[in-house]
Amino acid sequence: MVFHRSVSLLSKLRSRSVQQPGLLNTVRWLQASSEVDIRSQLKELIPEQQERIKKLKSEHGKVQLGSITVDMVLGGMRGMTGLLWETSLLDPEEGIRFRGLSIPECQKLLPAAKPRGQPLPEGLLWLLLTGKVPTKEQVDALSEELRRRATVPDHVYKTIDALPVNAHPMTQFTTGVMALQVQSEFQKAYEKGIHKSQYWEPTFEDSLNLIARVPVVAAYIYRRMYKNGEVIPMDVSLDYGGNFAHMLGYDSPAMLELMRLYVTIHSDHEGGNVSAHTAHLVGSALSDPYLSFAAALNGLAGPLHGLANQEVFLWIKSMIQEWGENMTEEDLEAFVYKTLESGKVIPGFGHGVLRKTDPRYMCQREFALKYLPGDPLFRLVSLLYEIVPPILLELGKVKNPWPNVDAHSGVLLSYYGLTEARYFTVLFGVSRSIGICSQLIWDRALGLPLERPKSVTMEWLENHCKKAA
Ligand code: CMX
Repeated sequence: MVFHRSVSLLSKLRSRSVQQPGLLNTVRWLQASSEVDIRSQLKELIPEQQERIKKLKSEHGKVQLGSITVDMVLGGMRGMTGLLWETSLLDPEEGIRFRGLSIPECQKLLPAAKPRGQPLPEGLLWLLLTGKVPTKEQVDALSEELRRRATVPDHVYKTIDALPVNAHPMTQFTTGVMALQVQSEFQKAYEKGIHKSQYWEPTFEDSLNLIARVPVVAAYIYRRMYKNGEVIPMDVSLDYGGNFAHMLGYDSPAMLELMRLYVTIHSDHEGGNVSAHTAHLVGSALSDPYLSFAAALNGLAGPLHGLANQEVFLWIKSMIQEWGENMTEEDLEAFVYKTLESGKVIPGFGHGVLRKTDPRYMCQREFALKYLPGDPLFRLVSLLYEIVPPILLELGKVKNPWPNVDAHSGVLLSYYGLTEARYFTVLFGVSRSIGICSQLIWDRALGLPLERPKSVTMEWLENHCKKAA
């Protein structure tokens, strides 16, 4: 059944590509390969992609991609095209596409743990890394490989234990990732003098090890903080997302499915967001994947980025504290205005690129409609979807009044018992390892250089503008 649906979706993509030549590459990439081992498949793909980037540079290196304005320089580089990020592309209206596939397409095409179930994150990892939709056999092999790589050395736990138990979970997580770095294969290979043409190989090793180990580290932190340190070992019969839920202590089939969906949709959001860009920037100095990913986590821990999922949940909780769970639309409106008047943003709404409701929000909403339609917190989230956008539009400055991924996730997690809001961004971080590491491997395979944009002073800008006038 899944296979038939996949074939017909692929043939639809193929026929679209006749009208839209830009899709040709996507389709070519998506054609399945018989390699079961992801490393062998990458080895096969890399020379072709190296030729592609070489040709782009030599034949089109001087083609302009728009112009930079003073607004862009002063406005956090919004809209400035300046990064290569192969694994995903974000369209302001449509949202994210992973290697050309939208979230609903991924839900149809990627292998699932059960019929018509949520995609397995390993399948997404395969797609991001290779550009191809994997078979179930390939995904099972990758699940097995990740389980094999998931051993976390004891010193990592000791390092985390050195922090106060109530230190923010993101601080503990970054610390854990830094402790994992001690085993970096890239660092060892670099010290031995590896040739730059081989950089991608130890980067691949580090990346897969890191992706395999972060759920174990994250679950340890959760159990340490909230469950008296009673650690739950991995279940070798479970996949990546399912195992993560299991190690956290949540085994209901619906929570396992939620975690698969959660890890899939939070993994990658093209290259310009704070966490992805940070990893790419740090990695461009040939810092290994652990160093790059730990840096990314520090960006993710900011309230305007990944920490927004914590902020949304705490905000909803404070609303309930003030008005009770059955609050009316008027109560909600009053709370939104009060938040804005106190000089805060409405967490979970707005986006630096998106100009429509985030499809990551929509698929979580669909999940809620299926599994928890009567949940009182879901009712509030749905009401906020109606109430907040017009209020934000009234302000006259918000470019996107619609909800983003973080507006929904906490309410789903809490429904299954995971209510500790301060921990939510760690879940986001585990998922981000998949997108960030996939791109880091390609950064090294394509030989992308040190990132070094030009900065200027206000005086420089004023003089430039005077001359331009
Ligand atoms: N509530 C109140 N004001 C908001 C707002 C919101 N949700 N979203 C944007 N604005 C304000 C901005 O603060 C800015 O105000 P000033 O000019 O006074 O500084 C103005 O509207 C214009 O901002 P923008 O161009 O629309 O948005 P930005 O690209 O600057 O910022 C984002 C994007 C996400 C930081 C912003 O929408 C925001 O703060 N949202 C709430 C936090 C959030 O949900 N973050 C998570 C994003 C997704 C993720 O990365 O995980």
